Amino acid sequence: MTISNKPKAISDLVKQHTQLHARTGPFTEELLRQPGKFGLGQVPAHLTPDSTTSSICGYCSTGCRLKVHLKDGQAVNLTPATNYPVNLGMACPKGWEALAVLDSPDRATTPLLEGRPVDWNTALDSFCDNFKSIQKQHGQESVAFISTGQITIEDFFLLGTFAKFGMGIKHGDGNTRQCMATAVTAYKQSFGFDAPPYTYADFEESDVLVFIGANPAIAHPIMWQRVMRNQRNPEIVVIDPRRTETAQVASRHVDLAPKSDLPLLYALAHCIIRDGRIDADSLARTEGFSEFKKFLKSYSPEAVSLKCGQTVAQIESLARLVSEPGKRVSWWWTMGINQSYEGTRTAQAIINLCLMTGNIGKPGTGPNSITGQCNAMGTRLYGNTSSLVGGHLFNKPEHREKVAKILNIDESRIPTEPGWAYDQIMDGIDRGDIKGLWIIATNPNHSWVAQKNFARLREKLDFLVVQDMYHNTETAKLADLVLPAAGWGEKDGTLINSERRLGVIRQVKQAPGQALTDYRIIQALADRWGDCEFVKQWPTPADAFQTIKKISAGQPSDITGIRDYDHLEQAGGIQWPCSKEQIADAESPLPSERRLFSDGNYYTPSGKAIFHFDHPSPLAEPTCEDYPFILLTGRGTSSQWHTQTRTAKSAILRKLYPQDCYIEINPDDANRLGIADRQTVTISSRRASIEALAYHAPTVKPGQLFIPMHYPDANKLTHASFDPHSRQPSYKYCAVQVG
Ligand SMILES: Nc1nc2c(c(=O)[nH]1)N[C@H]1C(S)=C(S)[C@@H](COP(=O)(O)OP(=O)(O)OC[C@H]3O[C@@H](n4cnc5c(=O)[nH]c(N)nc54)[C@H](O)[C@@H]3O)O[C@H]1N2
Ligand SMILES: Nc1nc2c(c(=O)[nH]1)N[C@H]1C(S)=C(S)[C@@H](COP(=O)(O)OP(=O)(O)OC[C@H]3O[C@@H](n4cnc5c(=O)[nH]c(N)nc54)[C@H](O)[C@@H]3O)O[C@H]1N2
Ligand code: SF4
Ligand SMILES: [Mo]
Repeated sequence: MTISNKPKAISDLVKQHTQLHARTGPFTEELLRQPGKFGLGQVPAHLTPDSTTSSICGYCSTGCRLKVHLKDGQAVNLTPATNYPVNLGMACPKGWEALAVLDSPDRATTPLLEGRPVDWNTALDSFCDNFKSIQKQHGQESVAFISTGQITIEDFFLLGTFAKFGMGIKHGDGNTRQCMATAVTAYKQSFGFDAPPYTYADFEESDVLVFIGANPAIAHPIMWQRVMRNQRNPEIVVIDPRRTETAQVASRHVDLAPKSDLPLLYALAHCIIRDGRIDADSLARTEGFSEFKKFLKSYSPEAVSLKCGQTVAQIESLARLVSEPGKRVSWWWTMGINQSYEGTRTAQAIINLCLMTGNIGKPGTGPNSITGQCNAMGTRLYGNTSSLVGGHLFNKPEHREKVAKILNIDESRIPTEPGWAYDQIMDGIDRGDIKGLWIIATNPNHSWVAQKNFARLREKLDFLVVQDMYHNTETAKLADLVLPAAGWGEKDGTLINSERRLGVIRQVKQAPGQALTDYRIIQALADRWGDCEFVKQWPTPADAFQTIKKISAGQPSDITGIRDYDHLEQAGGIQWPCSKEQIADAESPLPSERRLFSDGNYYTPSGKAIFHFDHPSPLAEPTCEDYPFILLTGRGTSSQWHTQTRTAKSAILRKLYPQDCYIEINPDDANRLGIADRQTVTISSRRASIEALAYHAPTVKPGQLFIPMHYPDANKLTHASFDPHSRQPSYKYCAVQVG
């Protein structure tokens, strides 16, 4: 239906809703076989034609709630919700423009097979025939999937159960490997579970906030607004090689040498121990401190000063600031830490500092990893990639038994170990072990590190399926089969934000043409694949949510106390854990902001947190005479999202960022090399050469360059080195030359 200005009779709309609602009911094959009779429903039946509902934003992990205003039953405008504990009436440009990007001629409106529009029946047959024949010829493990942090928990749940237990896929991973894998691994090893401990109120309740490898003024603007509401006159420290937008308004900018975080953090720990600024109560809840203390002996400020590019006095002063007795200190990290060849140990060095100084489990404290995508935490818990659905372990028999029982499947369908990580899947393609690949809601031909040229790898695949909102992403253009997906605003489900809060997204618009929700696509695929009767247990996302709750029982991320979507909406979102017992025991409703570990109990077998540490490793690609510049990458503006398939569709957002690929270079370097401001230059790494405009930027230090990741050329240059524990790529350091 198109948006019409003419008011419609209510009876017509009700009739239309009823008809369309029938199309959103359980998936049946007959529906699929009736041309024009399938697709998404119209607006949910509970909405009146001209009304307001709400939905969580589908971009970043802040998880702002947006009010959606409808006319004639279609969403026409968005405003930020004022009564939601996350965004308190604020939104950033991407959120405001979230509807605009849905109406684009680039939307995939029919399945495409070898570039030609086909009907769904042909598409489903092609998916099943091709992947089955690859599995028959090359073995069950020769088909893999790569998913995302940008679909709903219910989508993940269905995708993971169908792909792993239905299709028998062993190797599946997500774009979250590029993003959160380091934080996940660090928390799992240190706390016994992937458990970011904080709540957003901590932004406002800290005396000292340390942002390390994070640029929230650009990447999490509404979290940054929460910092600006802090009434405690806080010290704000930014540890970043660049003088970022965040660093410019901080009280202290630590412009450390790129990738010297680990020695710097160890030096801080060294000083804190030397000065006796340890919190004994907190330490009593830990293991491994005496070994850590011994290990730190060689990390005096004098020893690390040169490497970090910080004076001894600067390091000493920072150590005092982050261990001030009686002060609440919180640490916030993002990709400057996670995307490193030694990211896990660096994240754990932050965790160690908080454990030593008692900055955990109390207001305004915490070793806090800020998540990236809207549902990165949902994929971590329910994506069925590195952990078994619900944060369980593939290699734990009792976990497999529990999950199999709840899903009503034979336990033998559950693999006994996790599959390969993203880079291992890419290597598998290169070797010829992986012949079929299914990509859902990610764009690796732009975003994946220059490990292998994705376009070249594609030649080695017998069949590539891309399931996306748009038919012409860099990756969809290479696909044999494109499955047209509905996007945010065109489907129902739940997301988990950075502070562990579950929130609901609502369908407020009809997807274009024959695009279907990811949920419906997976149902249809399972139906056609065969021997996947179990998928029929969850006709709608709301049904899947009830099973997801059951799976969460007894886990640290227990959500058995959440009734349903309405409960989540009425409560203003709910943070995990929220068990049945917590709901039943609570004399008053659960507070809307909760943090973990206030009782000093961790999720490790001993109940204690564990100190992890290792000496820093050598740089994977140091600069040299031929490649004398360090290339940093990251987010450019708050109006650009990743590979730009969505944000580039909004005329308003397009006005808010440079259209052409650019690099930032220190004016001294530029003048020395005779490079004028906005001159086109060539930047070369050992992998490739690209052209970009050079912006003179004093915010970048001499010897360094910064390139935003939003332009497809950025990842032609990057270097494929990986953290050995998390297998996250080190996007933020490689050697280049400019001329
Ligand atoms: N050099 C460099 N590279 C980086 C980074 C960096 O800092 N530097 N950062 C890395 C990080 S942290 C991340 S998270 C990745 C992001 O990398 P990608 O995941 O590749 O980036 P997106 O552009 O978000 O791609 C999401 C895709 O999903 C589609 N989509 C959106 N919603 C839906 C939906 O509901 N269903 C379906 N089926 N499709 C949908 C979009 O159209 C888009 O094509 O990039 C990584 N790459
Ligand atoms: N507007 C916008 N917002 C986004 C996104 C987007 O694409 N656009 N993406 C979302 C996603 S998925 C993610 S993961 C987050 C990412 O959010 P952030 O991690 O905050 O963003 P980045 O710019 O990738 O990296 C942060 C900083 O790390 C610094 N850095 C580089 N190397 C080092 C180092 O060795 N040490 C230290 N300490 N710092 C270093 C960079 O200079 C950069 O300023 O943003 C989310 N929000
Ligand atoms: S800050 Fe993030 S969640 Fe909030 S409106 Fe912007 S993109 Fe959406
Ligand atoms: Mo990310």
